[in-house]
Amino acid sequence: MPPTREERFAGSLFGLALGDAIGAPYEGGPLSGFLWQLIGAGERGKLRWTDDTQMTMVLTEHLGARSVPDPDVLAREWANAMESRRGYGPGSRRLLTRIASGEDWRDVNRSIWPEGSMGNGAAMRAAPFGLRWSEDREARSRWVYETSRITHAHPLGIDGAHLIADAVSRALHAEESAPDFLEALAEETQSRPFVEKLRQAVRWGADPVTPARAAAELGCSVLALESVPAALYAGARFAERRDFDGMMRFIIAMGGDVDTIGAMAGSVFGARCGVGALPPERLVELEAKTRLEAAAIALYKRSAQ
Ligand code: F2R
Ligand code: MG
Ligand code: MG
Repeated sequence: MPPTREERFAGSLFGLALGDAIGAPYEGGPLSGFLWQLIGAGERGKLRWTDDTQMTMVLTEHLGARSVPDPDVLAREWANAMESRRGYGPGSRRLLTRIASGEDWRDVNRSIWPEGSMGNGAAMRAAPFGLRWSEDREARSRWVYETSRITHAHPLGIDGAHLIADAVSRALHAEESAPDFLEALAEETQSRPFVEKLRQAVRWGADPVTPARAAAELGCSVLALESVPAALYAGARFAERRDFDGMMRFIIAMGGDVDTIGAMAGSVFGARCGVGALPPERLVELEAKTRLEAAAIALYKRSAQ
C-alpha cells in the first residue's frame, strides 16, 4: 500500500528532522563533530536536531496557522526562536540577532554580502512549501521567494530553496526513477548552475556512484549550489528502495554539510516513502516529536482546505 498523503507529510518533516539530527555529529569535520557530541545529546539523551529543523519547525507552525505567510511576522518568529547552541550559519546568526533586536529584515539581508547569502539556509527549511502548495506551483514559488530572501537574498540561495520545495512537492505524487525525478526537476528550474549539477547526476543513470565521486562532482559544502544537488541525488536514489539508513550512510560518507544534506534529502525521502519508511528505533530517540507531529498535522489540514 502506498503511504497516505498525511503519512507523507509526517514522513517529510520527520525525515528532515532525523536526517538533520543523525547528520549533526558529522557536520564540518572532526573538531566540530566532537563539539556537537559534547553539547548535542539533548534533553534526556534524545537525538537532538540543529538549526535546520528549528527553522523548519517555526515555518511549519507559521504556515499551519494562516492561509498565507506573513514575512514580517515570520522573520521575527525565526529571530526569536534562534538558539545559538543549535549551530546556525554565521551570516544567518548575525542577521537574526539584528532582527530580534528590532531591525527590519529588508535593512539587514544584504548587510554581510552585497548580493546576500548563497548558503543553504533557505533551502534547508523550504520543504514545508512543497507540502503546503504541492499542486499550486505559482503560490509555492511566490512564498518560497518572499520568505527565503529574509535571510538569503542571493539568487543561488533562493534557487536552491525553490528546488527543495519543488522536489518535495513532486515526491508527494511521483514514483519515478531517480534519474527521471532529477531530470524533471532540471527541466522545471530556470537556474542554469543548478541545471548543470542535476544533469550531471542524471548522466550517472542507475549506476550507483560512490559517495566520494558524488561529493567531488556535485560538491557537499554549505553553499546551496553544492549541497542541494547532493541532497536531491541522495534522496531520490535511496527513496527508490526505501532505504533511509543507506541514504544516511551515503551522506555521512560524502562529508561536508552532513546535517543539512541529511535534512534536505530526508524531506524528499519522507515525502515519497511516508513516515512508515523511517527507522522506528531512531524516531523513538528524536527530541520534541510531539511538537513536530502537531505542526505536521496542522500543515496537512491547512493544505487540505
Ligand atoms: N553553521 C552551521 N554549522 C557550523 C556549526 C555547527 C557545529 N557542528 C557545532 O559544533 O556547533 N550549520 C548551519 O549553517 C548552514 C546554513 O547556513 P546559512 O544559514 O546559509 O548561513 P550563511 O552564513 O548565510 O551562509 C553559510 C556560509 O556560506 C558562505 N557564503 C554565503 N553567502 C556567501 C556570499 N554571498 N559570498 C561568499 N560566501 C558566502 C559563507 O561562508 C557563509 O558563512 C547549515 O549547514 C546549517 O546546518
Ligand atoms: Mg544545522
Ligand atoms: Mg549544516
